[in-house]
Amino acid sequence: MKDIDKTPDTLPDEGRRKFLNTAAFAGIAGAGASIGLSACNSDKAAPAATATAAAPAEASEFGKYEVPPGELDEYYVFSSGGHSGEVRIYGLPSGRELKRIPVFNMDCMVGWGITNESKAVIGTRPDGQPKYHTGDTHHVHLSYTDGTYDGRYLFVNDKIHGRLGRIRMDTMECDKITEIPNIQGFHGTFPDKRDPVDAAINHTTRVFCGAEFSIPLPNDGSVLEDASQYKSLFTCINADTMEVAWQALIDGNCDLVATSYDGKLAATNQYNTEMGALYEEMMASEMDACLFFNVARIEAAVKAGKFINVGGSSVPVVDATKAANQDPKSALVCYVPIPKNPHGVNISPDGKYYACSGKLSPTASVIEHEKVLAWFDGALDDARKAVVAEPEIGLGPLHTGFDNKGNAYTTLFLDSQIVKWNVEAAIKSFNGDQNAQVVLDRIDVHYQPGHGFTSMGETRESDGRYFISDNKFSKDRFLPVGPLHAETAQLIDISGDKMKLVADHSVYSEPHDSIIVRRDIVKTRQIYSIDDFPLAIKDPKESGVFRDGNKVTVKITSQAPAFSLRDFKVKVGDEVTIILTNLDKVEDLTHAMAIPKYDINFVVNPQQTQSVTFKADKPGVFWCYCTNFCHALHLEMRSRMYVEA
Ligand code: K7E
Ligand code: CUA
Ligand code: CA
Repeated sequence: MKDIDKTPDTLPDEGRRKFLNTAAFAGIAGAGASIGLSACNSDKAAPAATATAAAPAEASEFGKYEVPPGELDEYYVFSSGGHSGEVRIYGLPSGRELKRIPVFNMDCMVGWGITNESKAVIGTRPDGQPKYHTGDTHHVHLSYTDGTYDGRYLFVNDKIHGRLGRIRMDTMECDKITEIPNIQGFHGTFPDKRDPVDAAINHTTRVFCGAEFSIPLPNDGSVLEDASQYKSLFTCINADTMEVAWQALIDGNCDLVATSYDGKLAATNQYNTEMGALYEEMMASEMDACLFFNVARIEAAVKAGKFINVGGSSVPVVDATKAANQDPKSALVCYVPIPKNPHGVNISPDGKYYACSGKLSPTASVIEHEKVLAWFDGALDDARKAVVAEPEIGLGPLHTGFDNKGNAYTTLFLDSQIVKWNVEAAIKSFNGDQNAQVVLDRIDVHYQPGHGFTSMGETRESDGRYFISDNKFSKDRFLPVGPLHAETAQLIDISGDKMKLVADHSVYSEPHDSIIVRRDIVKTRQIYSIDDFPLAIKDPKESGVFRDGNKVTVKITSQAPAFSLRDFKVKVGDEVTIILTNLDKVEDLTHAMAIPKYDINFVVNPQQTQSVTFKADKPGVFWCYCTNFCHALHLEMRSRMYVEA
């Protein structure tokens, strides 16, 4: 029925998903016997490819999730952009995209990577160009106060170059980027929620960062092939200064990161305890681990001078390897064994449990926070005893979101499902209660989910209303647009007993993780303060061309529909800096300046100042024009740059 109006050449390839699963299983099978995976095969997985089994909500109910023209969404969604290097904002439940925030990428719409101000954030090479043009954002998290979002900062990782970006939430622009020394594959990140020692500090002051790829330390070419000498570091960054505070040398690797509500522990799951360099090696052992860092002890060790420095970096590096942490009472870290290649670690909103999924094991391990603390006190003889439940929930479990009723929602990559399970029931079942009903519901998603997350689910204010499944494949869900498909963010209503799929939102490739934030938490400003910009030109009369040798500064202001300079003259060979202040104070009145053949375009929002610097290497007349539609005379809003030969 649903394919009835498609021409044969646009019919989706029903075999593709089957192939995907078969290929995935072939890889797993190659590693030898795996827990529970023999139960699955492509025949079992295939029916979901055409599945309508997960009946969508009654047609008449869809209107409940629409946002009529003129009304506003209830939630913001902040979403990573994957290898687009950016962060996106969309509204929920509408799914309307509101903004893209360039962070690690270049963006000519706003001039990110083009203006001097953005280059100062990104960092530059000796020739003045941005140090990197690429980035890979996976995880976005807001800063906390008292266990819930405070709307100050959004933190996002760059996996490619090992950088942490910070976005200030009032302007929703990136204000700082920190490159982490001596790591590669910076993957999981999470801000802390309070200080482990000082009870008065109940807000985010640290951001933890996990390095997924082990590398030689130092990575200076003296070690290449010998992977047994590679190491991985777990990093703590000061959330206010964005300086690297300390690093911890570990065995194995880091993947995702979670933080406790009491500020005492930071966790990272690891799938490569084998320290393998090839994927077969990384799947060799039946058990991997989830690490818990004792933040207070690590910082005491740093204070006491018990650290080393690595590869010319001045960052203190503490020893969190297994060998150096045998005595729990002084250990900096606790290694909790978890079945086969876990992916994802998430803490429940009550702060009691971490869910760490098996990925290659069909289980989610539930780790009790108090038990990990007990291990550090010497009151738990075996770290594995911190695992208080390990329900079988399905194939390829990855990430878990929580509602406000003690239920967990885990994405199942291989099964293409979301499974709803009850945490306390899982603990009862683990303790032998045969009647405990652990799995409460399952719903098909389309297709192959990565992250899943609930509304406010990473805070103590988790509200149990929505779950979003960020899926890796969308195939037949949208009009075909060539080989590169849209991704899907599927909206699921979790307020009732049964999950209900209520919307398919298309998303540009390729989001990994997102958070759903109540709109009252976010407070933005619509107009800048002119005093925020040291270079601001506060009066059009200050405009002009100012020469110092062959360095020329051109000061211009914009006020719809004109630039303060109708023309300006420079000479070939000059280094030209254009400073543009938008003197308009009207909300939504943004101007821009593009310069043909000089590869320049950037916006100036109301009361904002931005600048660009370039070499005047081409003589002639160049029409500098406003690219952002601002006025009935927007097309007429221009200035001429004369470059004298
Ligand atoms: Cu599972 Cu980078 Cu969070 Cu992607 S990671 S899905
Ligand atoms: Cu100013 Cu268009
Ligand atoms: Ca492994």
